[in-house]
Amino acid sequence: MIDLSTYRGQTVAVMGLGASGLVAARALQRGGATVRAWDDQESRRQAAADDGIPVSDLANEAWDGVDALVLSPGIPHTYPAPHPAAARAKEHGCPIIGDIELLAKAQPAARYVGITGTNGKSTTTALIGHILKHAGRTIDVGGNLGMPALDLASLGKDGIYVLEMSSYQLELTSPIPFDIAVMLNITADHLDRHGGMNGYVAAKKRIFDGQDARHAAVVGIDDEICQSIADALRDDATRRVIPISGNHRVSGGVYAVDRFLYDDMDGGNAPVLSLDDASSMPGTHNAQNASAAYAVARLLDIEPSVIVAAIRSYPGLAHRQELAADIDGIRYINDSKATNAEAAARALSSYDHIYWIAGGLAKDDGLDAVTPYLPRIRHAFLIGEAAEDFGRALEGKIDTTRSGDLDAAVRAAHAMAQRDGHPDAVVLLSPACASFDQFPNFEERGRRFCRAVAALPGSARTIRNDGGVA
Ligand code: UMA
Repeated sequence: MIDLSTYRGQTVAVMGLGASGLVAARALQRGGATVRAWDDQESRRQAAADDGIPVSDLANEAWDGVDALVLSPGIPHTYPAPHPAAARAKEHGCPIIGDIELLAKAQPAARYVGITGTNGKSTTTALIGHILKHAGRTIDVGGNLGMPALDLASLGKDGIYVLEMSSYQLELTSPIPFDIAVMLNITADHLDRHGGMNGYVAAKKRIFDGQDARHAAVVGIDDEICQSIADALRDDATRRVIPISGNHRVSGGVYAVDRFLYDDMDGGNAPVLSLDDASSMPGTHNAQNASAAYAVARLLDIEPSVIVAAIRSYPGLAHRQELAADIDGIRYINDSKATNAEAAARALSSYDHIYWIAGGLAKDDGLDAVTPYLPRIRHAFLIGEAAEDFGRALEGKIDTTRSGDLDAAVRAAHAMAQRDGHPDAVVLLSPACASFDQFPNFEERGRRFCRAVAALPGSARTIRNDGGVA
């Protein structure tokens, strides 16, 4: 846990006692601050109180003498409407801050790599962490991915924090100058929270705030918004700008063509590696992620050969196109994190011969995003509440079976895939739906998939993520 003793003697309000807020409250209290904490959920307040954290209703009590409000990233302070605690803080001129800012103030000598973008930021963050660890650097990885910022280790001056930054966190954080700021891509997301697309883009661009000539920006140029951001940063000439692309050549940057990675950071278009040799990085979207991670590692003076070895050995993130098993030549892929059609489309675009397990609690975005990839699907096995709607939407386009639950879908997909015996076949759980109709969360859904796969007959060579077979 990060030492926050710089806040000793101050009074700090903490709104939200989920993963990030509870740790912030604990760290502030341990550092000697007087904490006043609140959560709108009774169970969260109780958990904090049981932990010795003073709980009081921030929306309805006096705010005099409060030095700062630490707001959890998921709680709005502007759009669609400020939470009452945030409104009270504003009335009293009390600064609203986030846990990332607390980390940066507490660890000023460390270096910071921040990664944002609409898609791919978790994979890129984890891959950068993996490469830096492989290269023997002192690092910790967290932020929006995994560990809350204040739960990370105290690294000091030789340390590098690799932080996935959501638009919520960026909006909350006054400029922390990232030594390397990565912007992967931007498409519409979280628009209600940012008052529309302009607000969302503005929040994302804050990752470059406060940078100077010692710093670098790594920017994906595969979408128009990010291309114009890269152009503006280059014109501004404040920091070094490294453009990256997952699908075309870029001068002075890192890019992939047909999933082969090239390094042109110092000119020369040096060939680096085929991503087909990195089994946890399937698809074109991962070519952009790998380009970004490679550029960051090079900026941190890591030898290309070390980076290549690390990309090859990257194990991938659980529940994101994770190889659960290879049974008699057929791959079983756990992509339970794909809770909407856009995310499922990324997985479907990565394989050519797919036995697709989809369904759960449908989102509003329908199935339009997967339409271009339907020719790759041999058969869809539909589960959960969405099965009927998905079945109707897919009628006449691909063959479907209403399988009911995940275990039945896995057994049916396995039987069909093994019978067909196509060498490129994958059984892919990429539900395009939330899990809550049948599971507590997407993680449990993914673990259930892996257990069901582990129970299948056949000579399994790889089983991971609680599958129980090595
Ligand atoms: N709460 C209130 N009142 C409200 C809204 C929420 O009291 O009006 C309380 C809830 O009861 C809950 C707490 O606030 O107890 C939740 O706070 P939070 O939503 O900020 O979530 P945390 O549990 O603190 O987790 C946050 C990130 N969540 C969000 O940004 C929504 C986690 O990212 C992150 O991993 C964690 O901090 C550690 O840093 C998750 C996420 O979904 C993965 N992120 C979004 C995304 O990736 O799209 C941005």
